[in-house]
Amino acid sequence: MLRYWTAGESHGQTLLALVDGFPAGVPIDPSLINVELKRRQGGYGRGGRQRIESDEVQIRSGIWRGTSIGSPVALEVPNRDYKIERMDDLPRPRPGHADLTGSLKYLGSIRGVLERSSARETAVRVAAGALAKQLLTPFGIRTLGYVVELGGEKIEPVEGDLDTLRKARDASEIYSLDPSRDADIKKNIDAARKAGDTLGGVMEVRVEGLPFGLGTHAQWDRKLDGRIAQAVMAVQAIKGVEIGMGFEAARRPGSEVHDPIHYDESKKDQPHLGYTRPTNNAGGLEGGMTNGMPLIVRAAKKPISTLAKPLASVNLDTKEPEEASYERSDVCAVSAASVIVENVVAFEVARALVEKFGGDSLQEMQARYELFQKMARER
Ligand code: EPS
Repeated sequence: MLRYWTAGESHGQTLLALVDGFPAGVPIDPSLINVELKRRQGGYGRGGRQRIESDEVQIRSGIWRGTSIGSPVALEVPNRDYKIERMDDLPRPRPGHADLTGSLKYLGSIRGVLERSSARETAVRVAAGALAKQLLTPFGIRTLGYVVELGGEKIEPVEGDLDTLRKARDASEIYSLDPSRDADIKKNIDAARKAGDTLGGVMEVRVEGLPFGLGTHAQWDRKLDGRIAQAVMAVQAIKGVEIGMGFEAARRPGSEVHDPIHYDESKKDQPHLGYTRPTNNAGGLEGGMTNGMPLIVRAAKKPISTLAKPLASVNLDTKEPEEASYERSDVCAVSAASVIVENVVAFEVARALVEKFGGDSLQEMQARYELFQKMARER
């Protein structure tokens, strides 16, 4: 089974991800992980911390001469702003953060809770996802994450091939597919900063080149939609996940929701085996399994809960009403979240790929992939 854990605090010495069950024989290029780490640090609205950090992965195990060897892969991203031992506790919990509940649950400091609950930890989730992407590449599976709404402003995603969409996204300072909207959105972020406020948004992830049958209908905890929702909801500040048409499907009759099935013999060598759909409202998943169409996942991120103009709170020592504590933070991290969500989705897809095609080595997985495509074509 492909899985990972992380460790590390926001201002601790380092961040770690331990990826277990990664197949042997996968060429690994650390610079591809670093590209993702750099993008995660960017996006308009980030705070001072990103001028201190310059995230780069150090691969500590599991790779020999540029190729995975089937043993656990330890990924490390050191914190330049390592100062946790010198930091005071926070007396007044911030509404929306883990501060209040965490300090009561663990009978400890707010500092001890916020340092781990901080979204800084997502640096190594991105590293794990960017490693997993290197297993997807030999199967022609590609991912793209972008912002579709920020501070209430919708930026409709456009259709197009993934390379064109990627170019558009990489030209946008807020990582949307329409860079012409950047100026207005940036104005909104500036206004929020001025008002001591923060902004949230919605991001979408598209995964192309998927074969049939990743995930399963047969058991609830192996359904791929469920696993993706869990991985995405577990990203800091994510409050909602949609697949394909999502909540809108609940409002329409079935005839407007379900995607008709066509067959085109001339396309039978493609990953979808020639079964095409004129629409993709299901977002690439039916019965908890991939159906050969692109996977479409959307996530809603709430605004950052550290407000420069703080909300009402209580001093935990005196129990007196006081404003919540404030520490340096970001005004908007929606762009960063689009990178994070893309990478956690990539990891879940890789996990399902390993399950379907056996996970000891890339060579064996590829042979089994080809055999499955042939058998499914002939079914
Ligand atoms: C965060 C607070 C800020 C953010 C941080 C998440 O950090 P600091 O307190 O050091 O200014 O910048 O995110 C990151 C450091 C990061 O790399 O994404 C929080 O409280 O969640």
